[in-house]
Amino acid sequence: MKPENMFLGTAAKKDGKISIIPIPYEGTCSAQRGTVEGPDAIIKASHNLELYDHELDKNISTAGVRTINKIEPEPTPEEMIDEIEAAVAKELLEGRFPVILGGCHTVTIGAVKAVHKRFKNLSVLALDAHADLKDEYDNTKLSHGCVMARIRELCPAMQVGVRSLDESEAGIIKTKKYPVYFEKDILSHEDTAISGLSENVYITIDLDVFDPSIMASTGTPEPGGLLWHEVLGFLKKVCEKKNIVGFDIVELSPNKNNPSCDFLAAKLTYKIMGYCTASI
Ligand SMILES: [Mn+2]
Repeated sequence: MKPENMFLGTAAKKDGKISIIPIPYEGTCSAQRGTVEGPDAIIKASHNLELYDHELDKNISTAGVRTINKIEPEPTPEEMIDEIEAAVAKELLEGRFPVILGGCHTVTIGAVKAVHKRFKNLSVLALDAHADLKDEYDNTKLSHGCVMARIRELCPAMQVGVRSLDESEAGIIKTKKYPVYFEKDILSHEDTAISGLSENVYITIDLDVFDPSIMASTGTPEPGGLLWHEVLGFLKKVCEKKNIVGFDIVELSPNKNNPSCDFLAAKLTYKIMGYCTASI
């Protein structure tokens, strides 16, 4: 693979312990197309990252970051999810730490299936503006609007940053007492939220959890989101206290006129790798 197609470009390593898995899939995205371009945009933006991180006072890339071939779209979401599960399972089996770049949020279902089979005592931490708890959406149970409903069938999950949901989803959260921290609540409840997670944690970040003032390149932006330091501060604490087994960054829908969002997504990916390095 050419350096231009790899996360961190020439700083990527063939035998890295961290595996970037690009998944340009948007088969179930309803509102706006464009997430198919997400992984390439993040990879391209990553070539501009400084490898040294001043907060952590280290060069995060020395942990070893490699990029595997992108997972090409399959005709149905079911086949796509199977394909993703197999790819993530392969990386886990080979002792690598999976980092998935989406693509639409549906890709998370395949990744969680793989980590769930590999790790006991797993929970999923989801940062997302949307509840994604619909049982079915756009005539499929695998829509990005159903992601958390499907994940909760596999393992416990905690949702953070939610600020957009319908009455049925609000009802489900109340009756099932799901741990959901709305965007206005999370900052004053970080420690309670973290203590509610199990030992092993998979993190999924739908970029629309951020405020559209700093992250406008998503299919369904929602005002009132979290800011850069709020998200990073929370994630740093999570990574210090829990064993992170993998993560994904999804729903980037790049806008060529505003590449700053691509840079945010690339830096976020790199920062979380840095926070996780202790458990890798
Ligand atoms: Mn969302």
